[in-house]
Amino acid sequence: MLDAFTKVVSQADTRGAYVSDGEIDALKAMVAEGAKRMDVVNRITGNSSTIVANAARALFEDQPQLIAPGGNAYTNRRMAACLRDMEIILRYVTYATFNGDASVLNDRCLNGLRETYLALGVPGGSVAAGVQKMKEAAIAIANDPSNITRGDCSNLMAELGSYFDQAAAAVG
Ligand code: PEB
Repeated sequence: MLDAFTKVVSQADTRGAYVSDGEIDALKAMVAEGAKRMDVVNRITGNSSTIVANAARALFEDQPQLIAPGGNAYTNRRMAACLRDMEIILRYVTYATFNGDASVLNDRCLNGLRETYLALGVPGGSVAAGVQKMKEAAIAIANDPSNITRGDCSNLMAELGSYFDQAAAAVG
């Protein structure tokens, strides 16, 4: 698992070079904006149940066959597994956001997930649709300008969105 700092060191070491000025500047900017990053992680973590429940509800509204008899979220056991999977993916997205690096998400959550779903008969495209719904909900909550010092969070929101996109692409 890497974070934005260890990633830079690891890449520099591969090149056999010192950490470059450009890399230092990018990390300096990341540190300067660190409070925003912590706020984003905190807001998503604090609203995780809402994000998962609303995304699942919206997914089942769009794809009612999932909860109909024979569907992949039919029976309480499968419904519970589905909600748990969405919660796991959201949790890894918060880790990636905290680290400023997607490796924790890729290595510990997404690696092999497509094959797992194939083996289980869980429709990956539907999981991807659920992840996209969580993306919308998470960004709406993280980017809400109320009750917080206002600032430009566009880079951070693009980064957050990219972690959801990577999760969706890994299974869809
Ligand atoms: C991945 N998901 C399921 C299983 C595993 C995962 C390993 C099998 C074991 C079990 O049932 O617990 N586990 C999960 C994950 C990590 C991990 C992400 C990462 C570290 O360790 N069903 C739907 C929706 C979708 C869904 C499309 C969005 O209709 C998910 C939710 N996952 C789903 C379902 C099962 C499952 C298991 C229904 C149960 C499948 C079954 O047993 O028939």
